[in-house]
Amino acid sequence: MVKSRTLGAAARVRPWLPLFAVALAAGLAAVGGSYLSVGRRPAFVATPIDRLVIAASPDALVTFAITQLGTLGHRLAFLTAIALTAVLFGLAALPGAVLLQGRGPVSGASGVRGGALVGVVAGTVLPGAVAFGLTRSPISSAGTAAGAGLVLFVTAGTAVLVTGEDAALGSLGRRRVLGAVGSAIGVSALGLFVRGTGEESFPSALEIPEDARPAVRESLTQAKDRSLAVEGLEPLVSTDFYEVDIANVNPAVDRDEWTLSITGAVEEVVEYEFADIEGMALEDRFVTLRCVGDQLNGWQMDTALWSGVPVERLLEVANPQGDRVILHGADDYYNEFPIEALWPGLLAYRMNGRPLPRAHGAPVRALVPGHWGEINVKWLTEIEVRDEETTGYWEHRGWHGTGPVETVAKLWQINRLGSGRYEVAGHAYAGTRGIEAVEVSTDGGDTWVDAELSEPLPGEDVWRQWRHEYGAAGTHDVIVRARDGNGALQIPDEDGPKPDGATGWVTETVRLQ
Ligand SMILES: Nc1nc2c(c(=O)[nH]1)N[C@H]1C(S)=C(S)[C@@H](COP(=O)(O)O)O[C@H]1N2
Ligand SMILES: [Mo]
Repeated sequence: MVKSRTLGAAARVRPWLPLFAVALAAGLAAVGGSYLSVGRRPAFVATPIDRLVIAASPDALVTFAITQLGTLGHRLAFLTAIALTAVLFGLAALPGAVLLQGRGPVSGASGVRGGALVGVVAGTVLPGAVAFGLTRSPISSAGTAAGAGLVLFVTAGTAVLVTGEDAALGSLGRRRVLGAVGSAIGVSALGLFVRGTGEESFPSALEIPEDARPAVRESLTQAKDRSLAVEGLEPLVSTDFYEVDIANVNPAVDRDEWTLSITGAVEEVVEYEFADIEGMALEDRFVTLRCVGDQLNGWQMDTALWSGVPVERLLEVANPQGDRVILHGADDYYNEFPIEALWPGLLAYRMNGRPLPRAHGAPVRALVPGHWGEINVKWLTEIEVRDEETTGYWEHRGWHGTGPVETVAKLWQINRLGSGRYEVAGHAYAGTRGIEAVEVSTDGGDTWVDAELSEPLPGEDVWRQWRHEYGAAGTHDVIVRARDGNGALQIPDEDGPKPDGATGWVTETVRLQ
């Protein structure tokens, strides 16, 4: 009795499995087709789903992903969004897969052909329509539709579609399911092959662009010359610049359509186009950025030579009447802080002699001297002046990262020079307070000496490198601490990044090798 009932249940479930497999394959191909057509851009069908995933994620998870996992966290989150999108489009393709098995109103071969055709058409049009609803992009929707449609087409097989042959379509056999899965993988692989992962490579500042302005060339050369000659240590202008974004797909803002408005508590609401900004005198500044989520000895701290126009030039015209400001980005990111901090800022649209990369906020981003990275809003679209306080994106999620940075000395490089000689080195940063000294202890904190420092680069908000060479007989602890331009020592108490930035002194144990 029991046995036969189980068999009955299995028989009832079974026919649905190939159907779902085909639909899911069509869903994957829909995502792959969209990716093939537009790449990792806002029009990609997984972008809106990614936003929903992030909005729905608990703050602790988002914090963990950003502070502990970095790029890996982004990849995992993005893969999750892609998987969910494939399921969504699998559902959109399901009616097509069901219809594919039907015979239509006519009996015989033409009935089979008719059912298959209706299935393929439904499995193309429905996912396409859902894609258009999500992205409003005809190209992305066409790619989505084509991907899903192709899978259903392959599932049906040309023999059925052309001649109505093979009356066995009613049950989707293993061969058909394999065809569906195979074609879905094919479309996705082609998308990846053609578009890559969509992660931009950072143009190294070590290669000064041919067309760089003489002032930029001079500054980048100066940064190269002033960088300490330490094997393996990043130079004064970063060769790779960290990236922190709330979303996994960056906005793609067309500079010809971009505008920046200054709104809210202002005497005059003003709007700028890119050409207006480009028409103003260009200023180059070395500026260091550091994320409040950066671990004490982490890598979310970098420096570039940025070019743009002082915020002051634009703010003056609007004549702000409030003492707070919210900067808005095209990704719906926003951050709030005292307007006082913004006045000396820069609206940058070039980085290391090249147009600002999309990953770092093209066409225009804000650079706010001495403050944590988060208020340096990328893809800037609006400066909203306010007369009362509110919370920004991260503050809303429990961070306090709108203020000035903490002082830090990183220990990024340990070189064993041989015969018991060691070289330790790194970068130190204290925002607009500047770095006056970096002190090193190679005996676990008993004695301290001043490290050698790189000659300062021009600029109010830029890091310095430090280096120290010494001899040691066995395993020992190296501790570093910076002293800022006011003579204040880096905070010794150890604390993690959340909510207001990591504190403590970096300690590394150096073993003999
Ligand atoms: N529009 C927008 N601006 C943004 C962010 C963002 O997610 N969206 N991230 C902020 C954070 S938390 C940091 S640390 C810096 C990082 O700048 P980078 O990615 O150029 O290094 O940008 C800030 N500006
Ligand atoms: Mo950040």
